[in-house]
Amino acid sequence: MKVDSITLHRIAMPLVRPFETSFGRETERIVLLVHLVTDAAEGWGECVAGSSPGYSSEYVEGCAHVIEHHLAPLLFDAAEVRAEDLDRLFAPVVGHRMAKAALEAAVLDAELRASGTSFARRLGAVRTEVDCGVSVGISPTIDQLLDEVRGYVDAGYRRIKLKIKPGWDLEPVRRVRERLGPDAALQVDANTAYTRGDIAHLQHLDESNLLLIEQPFDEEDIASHVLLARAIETPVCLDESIVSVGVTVDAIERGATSIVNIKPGRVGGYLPAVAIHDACLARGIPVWCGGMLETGIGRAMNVALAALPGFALPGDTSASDRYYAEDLTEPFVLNDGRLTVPTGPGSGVTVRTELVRAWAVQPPRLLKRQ
Ligand code: NPG
Repeated sequence: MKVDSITLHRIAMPLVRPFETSFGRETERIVLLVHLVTDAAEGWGECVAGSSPGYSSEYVEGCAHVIEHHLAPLLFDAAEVRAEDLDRLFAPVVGHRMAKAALEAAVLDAELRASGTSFARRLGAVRTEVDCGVSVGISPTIDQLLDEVRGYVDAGYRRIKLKIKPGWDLEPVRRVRERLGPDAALQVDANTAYTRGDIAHLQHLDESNLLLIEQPFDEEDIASHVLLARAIETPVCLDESIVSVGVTVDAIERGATSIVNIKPGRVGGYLPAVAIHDACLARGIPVWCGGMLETGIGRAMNVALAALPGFALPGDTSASDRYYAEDLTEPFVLNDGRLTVPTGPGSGVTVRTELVRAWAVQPPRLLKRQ
């Protein structure tokens, strides 16, 4: 396959309710989309970077820049582009995994549409539907949190994840556990908001009988996660730290993580995500699919990934209406707490290009092979 052009679209999608984490509050999602035209088929990819570098060092404008000036030229110069070669093709560019992942998704989408194969089949899915969890942001009050959680439970979500930060942790978690009852699947996500001095405090989370605690410490601080894992009954799960197979295996072997959150955007794409899945499966470490408020494009691909055998826990693969009144593709709708894995060629969903135009925050940027 030869890549003829890449168009970068920046769109703004209003969120149905603000989403607050320990690193900030979003009321709309600015999304960078990649539309690839090749001699075989077209493909779409979505970049999960946020509008500012709060979750990771990557952000929308940085990704657009690195795609335009560093990654796109590598694609245009390649005699033959195949998704499985991208790791090597992009190797001259260090890091920038979210930018690489957006292009990888578009290349995979085009390649699979050309061959009539679904993402699920290509990645190795073994299920036709996946169990869904939901991530609940930090609320202004505990009562509002309880109301929001009740809405998701009523909608059928099979697992609740609460965002926590210092000052918003033991009490809201305890109250939600009390409301949900002892058997409901409940976990927490700290998005790096704590330090190792908080270990004694975090030990009290054991009283709420959680599935896991996600990424309490800095992404580069594997050692503090090891200390916490030794001090707490609740399983420790890494998210931000997990950027490659090497880091994942290291973190597992050191005892820093006993469950792994896999986000394709954070690890450089769907094929690297499958490699991390395989490494975890071989070591008996369960994984689950994280979410980054994806539109239907990324959601379709994530649902396919979450259907692989090692994805033993419900992911942050929520229905479209968890975030968006209207999605960029046909919406993903929860059915008994599950989403159906798309089976059509490529992502299996169709991008509503009229919405891409209507929601644009900048004119599209067209890059062409010289
Ligand atoms: O359901 O898509 C979703 C979002 C799940 O909580 C979620 N994502 O830290 O995992 C996270 C968090 C996040 C969202 C991080 C957006 C960065 C950006």
